[in-house]
Amino acid sequence: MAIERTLSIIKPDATRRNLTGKIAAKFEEAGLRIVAQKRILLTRAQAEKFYEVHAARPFFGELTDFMASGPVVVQVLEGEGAVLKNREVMGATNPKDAAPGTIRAEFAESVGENSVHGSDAPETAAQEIAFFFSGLELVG
Ligand code: IDP
Repeated sequence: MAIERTLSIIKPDATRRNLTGKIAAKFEEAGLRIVAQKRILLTRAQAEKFYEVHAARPFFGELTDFMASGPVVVQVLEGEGAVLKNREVMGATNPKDAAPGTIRAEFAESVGENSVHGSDAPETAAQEIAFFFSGLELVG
C-alpha cells in the first residue's frame, strides 16, 4: 500500500480535557507519523468553510459552534494507507458504535463531540491539508 498523508483534527472536547498527548500516542502506536502539527483557535467562519460539505445537514450549526468553541490541534499524519488507518484508529462517528480501543470509544463524549476528525479519502485529505498547512510546514 502507498505512503499517504491525511489530515487529523483533535477537537475542542479533547483539548479541553488535556487529551492531546494520549490521542497522538494512539496515532504513533498505529504506525502513523505526525509530520506537521499546530494548535489553533478556529473562527466560526473558518469552521463553516472547513465543513462546508455538511452545510445542509441539521447539525451544521451545532458542529461549527463546537469546532470554534476552543482550541483544536491540526495534524498531518503520514504512513502506509494513512487515510484508512487513521479512520480505523479513530473509530465510528458515534462513540456508541466505535470498536473497543479506538479513540472515539475511549475518549468521545457524544456523536457531535467525538474528539477527532480524519479525512475520509485521499482527495479530501489533500484539500484538507492545504486548508491548514503550506508545503513548507510538512516535515516528513
Ligand atoms: P466523521 O467525522 O466520522 O467523518 P461525518 O458524518 O463526516 O463523520 O460528520 C462530521 C462530524 O459532524 C462528526 O465527526 C461529528 O462531529 C458531527 N456529527 C455527525 N453526525 C452528527 C449528529 O447527528 N449530531 C451532531 N453532530 C454530528
